[in-house]
Amino acid sequence: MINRDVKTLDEFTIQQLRQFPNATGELSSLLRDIGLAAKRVNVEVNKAGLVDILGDADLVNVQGEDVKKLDVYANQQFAGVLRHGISCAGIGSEEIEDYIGFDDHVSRQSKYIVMFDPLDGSRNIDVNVSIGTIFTVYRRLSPIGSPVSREDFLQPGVRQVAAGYIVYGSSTMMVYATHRGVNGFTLDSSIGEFTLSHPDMQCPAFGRIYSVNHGNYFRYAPGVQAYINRCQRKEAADGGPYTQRYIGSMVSDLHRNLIKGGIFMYPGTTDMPGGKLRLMYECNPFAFIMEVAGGEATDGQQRILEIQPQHLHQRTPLFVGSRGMMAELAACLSQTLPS
Ligand code: P6P
Repeated sequence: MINRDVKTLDEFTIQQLRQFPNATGELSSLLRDIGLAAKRVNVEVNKAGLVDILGDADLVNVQGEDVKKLDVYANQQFAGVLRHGISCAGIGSEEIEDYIGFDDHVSRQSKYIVMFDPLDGSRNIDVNVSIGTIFTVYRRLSPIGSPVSREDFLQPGVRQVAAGYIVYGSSTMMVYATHRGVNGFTLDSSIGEFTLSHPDMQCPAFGRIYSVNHGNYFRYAPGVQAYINRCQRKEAADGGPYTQRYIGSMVSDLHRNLIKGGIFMYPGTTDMPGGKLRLMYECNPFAFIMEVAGGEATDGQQRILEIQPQHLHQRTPLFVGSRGMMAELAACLSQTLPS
């Protein structure tokens, strides 16, 4: 018996579209474009090590970081499908210094802009640890038909229309959120399609996993140290011990915590008080996804989604995950909970 219950990403987005008769189909088309670029990147990620696509591209990006050849390839793929699609007026990328407005007539008629980190965790590529792509979609503020403007790319995270990630791991998954929910699609290589495998994803209110780079412990604020100490000394809400899991690839760490429950922290440190992770294309997308899934995300003081951006590549401290664990963290940060 052939199982026709499996729904592809295209079928799912079209089904969502049918529920909104006034929808133009642009967002569905945009998500399908992103899925196409993800499939192309996945082929190269899976071949990495067999062909000359590993290693450094002998470039330094706007972040001052060594660029890997796969970083360049992934950036080209996502920028390319968005430029040649019909649903995106412009992009911002971790790999590109400033935003880019697509200046052809069709793109200018699009109502969306997209920002992305084409290949996050790329230092893990050469050692075969899972990596990911992170993306976010906003309605442009500038008039349809005109060139995009800087303000289009500096909107607070609450204005996101959709956000998601691709994790190139033991299987390749695309997970995205709209205000209607979070849904996960696993790439079925036999048909070359992302197929719905994790419908309506919810982040458990508590979990046993805390994710943080312990190497920075003595550079964290006392409240952060107090929460880490608490995880080491006390039992989790279900009575079991906490466990520390940190892959060094936020897409993988956050994907696991979304499914199992947990908290991910990239706090500010004495040498980098603003944190390391980027607000627009790393923290805002995951904050949106986690809040839609029932979790929370803050910079230690305010909702990530309410931060008013000042520039495209600005950093922020990030605390994100299960609602109950975020409440315990907040109490430690305000030093009202014993460590
Ligand atoms: P650290 C990868 O470089 C990344 O941007 C995130 O994916 C990851 O969570 C973090 O940095 C790891 O940073 O300083 O702990 O190695």
